[in-house]
Amino acid sequence: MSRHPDPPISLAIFCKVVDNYGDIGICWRLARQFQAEHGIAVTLWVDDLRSFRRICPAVAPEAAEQVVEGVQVRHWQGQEGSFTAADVPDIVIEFFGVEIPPGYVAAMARREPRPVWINYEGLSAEAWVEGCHRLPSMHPRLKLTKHFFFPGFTSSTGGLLREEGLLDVRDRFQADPAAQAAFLAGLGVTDGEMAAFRASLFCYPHAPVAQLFEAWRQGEREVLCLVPDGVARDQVGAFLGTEPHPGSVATRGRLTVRVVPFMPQHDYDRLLWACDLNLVRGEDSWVRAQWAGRPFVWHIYPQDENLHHVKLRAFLEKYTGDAGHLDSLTDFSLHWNGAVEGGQEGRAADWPALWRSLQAELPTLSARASIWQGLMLANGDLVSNLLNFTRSLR
Ligand code: TRH
Repeated sequence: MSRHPDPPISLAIFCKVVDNYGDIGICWRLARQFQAEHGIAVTLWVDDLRSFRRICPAVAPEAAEQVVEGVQVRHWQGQEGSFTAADVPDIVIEFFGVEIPPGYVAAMARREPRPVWINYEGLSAEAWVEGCHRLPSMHPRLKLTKHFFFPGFTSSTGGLLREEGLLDVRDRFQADPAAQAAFLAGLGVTDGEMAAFRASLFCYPHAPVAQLFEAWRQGEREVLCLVPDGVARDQVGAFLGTEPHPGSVATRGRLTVRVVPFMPQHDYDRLLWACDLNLVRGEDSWVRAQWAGRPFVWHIYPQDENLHHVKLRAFLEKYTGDAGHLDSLTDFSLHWNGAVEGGQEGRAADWPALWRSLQAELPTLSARASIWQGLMLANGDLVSNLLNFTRSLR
């Protein structure tokens, strides 16, 4: 018996890339999972194929249309264009409220039956999310209703993106030191560097990277920091004393910083799985760090009026909430994000002390990471949850 629906469902995702590769990380993962695990015919509309190519080297940046890993990828070149009802699939997902071309929306209104229209929202641990998840919003003029869908950390939200079998693949990799060593060697890590405490670094340029490097340099144990090419370029360059590029490396005190290639998504997971601590950012790498089952620190994407600090605190409260004392993670994270009350900026903090406390609590954080994972697993996977929701609307 086929595990896929017959006739196949069709679906389109509209993704605008902000700040280089923002959002494409999530959309690409979403598109692949709909296609690979549910047999859905997916069209991914993306405005910036060059950024897309960084996380998926198979993408041809000049192609108006192409098929990548079974997903129809279309270059979204603007708001112009006319579409027929036949161009519109069963489900249309707009990412973070992007404005779908008006001609396309008009075609959606002409289609019989109407497509299910989803506004896929950003991940947040704030309490209001549960109240807004699945809410409808009527189009002001056309006979169309869009529904909000929120990823989240509770059963009253859409849950988190997770591919089938992900944790099994991860477990096998983490239980296989030879596979990890081979992967790290492929990134340029030398035998001499293998024994150090490993941290991966992915953050926005304003993170206090130089201060953390200094704390690691003076620290009690050897740290190997693996930085994908282009991340925190200025601060990494200042540490290295040269323009960073894949293969650049320098050791000062207890810290070795090594620049590794910016890798495809699939390999980035392995990097997270192979590190003792992951500094991640935005949304998709943050979720992947949660599935890596290792301690992590989140650098949140900045918003006006420091709204992101509210989101950061909401997550930290939820993550550490029933775990008792994880004060070191909260302190470290607030300083890493410049979110400390009383105006103390991340850069002025006592980073050696913050790192010592975090380091001392790493075993507790590892234990918390696996408990958290169990809690998140119980919410199901986001793609299945979203499809169940769309079925309830059709
Ligand atoms: O790209 P981001 O900064 O994305 C963000 C968030 O989506 C945020 O909510 C949004 O508002 C902002 O964009 C504009 O960080 P994120 O979400 O972690 O996505 C990065 C992707 O890049 C993720 O899929 C992991 C992937 N990646 C690789 O594939 N290879 C790499 O070497 C690295 C470092 C990342």
